[in-house]
Amino acid sequence: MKFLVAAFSLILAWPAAGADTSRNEEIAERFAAADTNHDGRLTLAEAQAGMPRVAANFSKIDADGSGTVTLAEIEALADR
Ligand SMILES: [Ca+2]
Repeated sequence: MKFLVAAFSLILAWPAAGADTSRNEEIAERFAAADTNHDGRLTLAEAQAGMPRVAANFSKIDADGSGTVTLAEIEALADR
């Protein structure tokens, strides 16, 4: 019986995991579209043109102060 409850909980947890994956994919797609010179980083100008919410929080997302944000930095903030 305990096993059945555990298995059922796992099935119920799947939709949440799927939603999280598609959100990250959406972020990745928007990042790729905004990264107009395809160097894997967004400058403030690229963010302002393609990801305004990233631009609005640019200094917060740019955790290492490099002046550019990476997809990993955006996803790290989006997870909070
Ligand atoms: Ca770029």
